[in-house]
Amino acid sequence: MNMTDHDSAIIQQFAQAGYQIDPNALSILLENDSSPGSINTILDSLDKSVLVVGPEHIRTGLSQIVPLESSAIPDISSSECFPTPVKDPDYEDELTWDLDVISDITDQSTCVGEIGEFVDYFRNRFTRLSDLLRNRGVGFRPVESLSRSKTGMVEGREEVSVIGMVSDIRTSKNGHRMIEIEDTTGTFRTMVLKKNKDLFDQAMKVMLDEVIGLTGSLSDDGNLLFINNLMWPDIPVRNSTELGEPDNTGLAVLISDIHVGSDTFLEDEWLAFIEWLNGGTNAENNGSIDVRDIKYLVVAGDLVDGIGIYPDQDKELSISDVYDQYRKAAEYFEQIPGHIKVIISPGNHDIVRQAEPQPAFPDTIKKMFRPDVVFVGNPAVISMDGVRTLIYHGRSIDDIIATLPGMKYEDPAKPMIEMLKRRHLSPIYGSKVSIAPEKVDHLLIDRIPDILHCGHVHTVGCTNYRGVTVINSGTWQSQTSFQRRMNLQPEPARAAVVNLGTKDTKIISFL
Ligand code: D5M
Ligand code: FE
Ligand code: ZN
Repeated sequence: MNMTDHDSAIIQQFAQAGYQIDPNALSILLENDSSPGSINTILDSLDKSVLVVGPEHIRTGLSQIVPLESSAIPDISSSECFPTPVKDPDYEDELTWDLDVISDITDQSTCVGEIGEFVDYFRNRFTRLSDLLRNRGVGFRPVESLSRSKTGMVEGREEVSVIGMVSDIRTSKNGHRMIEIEDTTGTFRTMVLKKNKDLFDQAMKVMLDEVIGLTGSLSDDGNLLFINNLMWPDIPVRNSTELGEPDNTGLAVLISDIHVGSDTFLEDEWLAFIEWLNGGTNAENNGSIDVRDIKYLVVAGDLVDGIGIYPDQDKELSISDVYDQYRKAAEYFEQIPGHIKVIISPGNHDIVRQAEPQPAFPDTIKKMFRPDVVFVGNPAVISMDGVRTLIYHGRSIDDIIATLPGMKYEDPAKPMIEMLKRRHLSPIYGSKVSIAPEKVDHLLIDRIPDILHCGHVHTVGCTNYRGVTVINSGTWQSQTSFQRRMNLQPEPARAAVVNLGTKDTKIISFL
């Protein structure tokens, strides 16, 4: 980058306040508002733990500056692309909605960026996941009691069970799988012998930082546990009576990764989707769906393409100002029939902090949208007509696919099942997903949802795992140059339509 006097002045203003500024953050600032007054507002918005100011800090700061001009609010009456939404007052009278936000980080964040917070965060994760494992009725003991030499508590070859957070995984030079676990009392080495084929395959699925239960017998010197059973918190197998009877017939449409503002955003297909919601018939495989039964529309993140998310992104944008991207998105959402309640959660391309859990959009963005849109954080649990739906953008799917054998982008429901087995949306700490050390682990799956809805990987998947409807809703963006290089084949322009009573799901294509 060629440094101008203006650039140097900006860097200096940050330096004087005690911060370094990352080059990407500087570019975003230059593309938007780099006046000294704005920089002061950005500086005020930083928390004291920040050393290097990154793109997310600039975006958060800018969101507090950019005024929302009234002319920016879309004027529906002057919009030319659409007919007035089809309304059927008699029919609408019969619809009732029951929408609740059950859990959401927004306005609940406790994280200020101190080292001690990581200890609390991991303790919260460990305690709650071990409680879920304990519910399985196995008598687990603390790690420190395994050391016979220290306590003399474990006799001979007696079987013992422990719960631990995985602190290291390796394959030994003889091909056995070594798993080091840790609880609040200590660490311990455990091993799965390669001759135990099925167990060994299971051990290959163990991930760093997840909490597992192990049963095994100790080595003669008492320093190693030979595993003969491995347990995840998982979801119990439930029969249909435990799952309850369907008592409603409303439909929810699940979508994600719209990427408004990208030059690969599929506007024609998106407009076809909106027309379909308005009673048009331009969908394939729409079978017996009566769009008048659609009561909810859920967006699981990446509403817009954003700015400064990846290098040289500005060359792939059709709308280069992030606020204009949201204004355009808001304009599209104005065209969705009024009887559909819209719920929007952010993703890694959106204008909120990158670290998960992410809060809902700032007010500057919310104000652009029609007033009945419900904005939630990422992740969030909502209830639609009593159907508990866990919405998570799904960034950890990249990490799960990269780590576990047998996972691939073409089948995004599989890594989502792994989240349910681990009762955690992002088990690995410190890979692609950056996790903010909140006091309470918001990524933990405490209560079992009826639906798990993710996006992010731009492919579509739908399955049922032990009574949970698992849906990845794809994207409205065609293949990007990055995805072409990675040979990632998106499945764009799909909407998942779920019957909230039966959970029957249809994937509708607008391609
Ligand atoms: O991510 C869409 C998918 O593409 C997701 O699986 C990640 C992958 N992707 C996209 N851009 C990158 C970069 N720059 N590095 C690694 N992986 C990437 P989305 O969040 O919609 O961009
Ligand atoms: Fe995306
Ligand atoms: Zn994404």
